[in-house]
Amino acid sequence: MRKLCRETPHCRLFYVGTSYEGRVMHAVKFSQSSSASPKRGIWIDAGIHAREWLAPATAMHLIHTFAVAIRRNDRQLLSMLDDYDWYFMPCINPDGYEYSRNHDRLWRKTRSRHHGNQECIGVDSNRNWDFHWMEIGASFDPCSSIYAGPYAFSEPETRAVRDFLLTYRSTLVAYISFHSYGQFLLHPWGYTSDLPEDHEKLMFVLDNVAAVIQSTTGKQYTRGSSTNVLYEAAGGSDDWAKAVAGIPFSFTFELRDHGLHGFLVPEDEIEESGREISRTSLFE
Ligand code: ING
Ligand code: ZN
Repeated sequence: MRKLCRETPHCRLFYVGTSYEGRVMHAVKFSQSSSASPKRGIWIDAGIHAREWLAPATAMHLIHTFAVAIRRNDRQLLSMLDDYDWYFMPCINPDGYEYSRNHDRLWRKTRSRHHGNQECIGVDSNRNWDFHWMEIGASFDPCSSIYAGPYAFSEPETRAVRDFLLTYRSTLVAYISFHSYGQFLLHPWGYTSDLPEDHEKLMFVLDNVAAVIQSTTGKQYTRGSSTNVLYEAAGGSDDWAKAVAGIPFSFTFELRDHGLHGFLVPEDEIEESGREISRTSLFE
């Protein structure tokens, strides 16, 4: 990311925070300075769950797509920079990701220790956000893969992203978190089956995203609220982004596939996943 940004106009590398095990966490921002008042911002993160490798890969592909288009002076992309600032953070759980790569492929959580030397390690970062925390679809058991943590925002990684989002909340209009797998485009709420009052607007956006994906690679993505499409789960990042940070268009995208490979989606699908999500055809 550092190299790509150095070689690309309108790109900046941001320090967001440091993980439990001391890894430095970065985001990139694509923006075109202008005399106009601060622009509306779009935030995209990935990798909150360690084993969902396709998510960081797809986010990196999207960053790459932006960089290549900017270097080519692509008019469509530059007009996207006229309208919005774009923030990408492709790995918001670096300790878990590293652990998944080297020790346990299906690791989901962070790698923090909250209970002394007890063997159960880590918190589900997508149960750790402070909105209806621990109310439903989350566990008190440190050994569970959906352990919500000893308290909300117990994880340095969720705190770092929280603080970044709070700093930019007045400009941010969209929060998108990439997960895998299942091919779902989800909007809040995760903590209740009730729908947000603006759910028709959210569904309008998601229906359009699904149509673009389908016209790009033919893949079908199911739309709806996380509770109604998947299951109830409180403490997720998208619920918090909408309810607390006040970011109106808040989504979770569950990328490929439908379960054939599941978390182990093969490398040769990264390109296609990136293409359907960024709709590379836009830039051709
Ligand atoms: N799915 C999400 C999870 O954290 C989700 C589903 C999204 C729940 C948004 C709550 C809010 O369980 C995966 N695959 O992680
Ligand atoms: Zn996930």
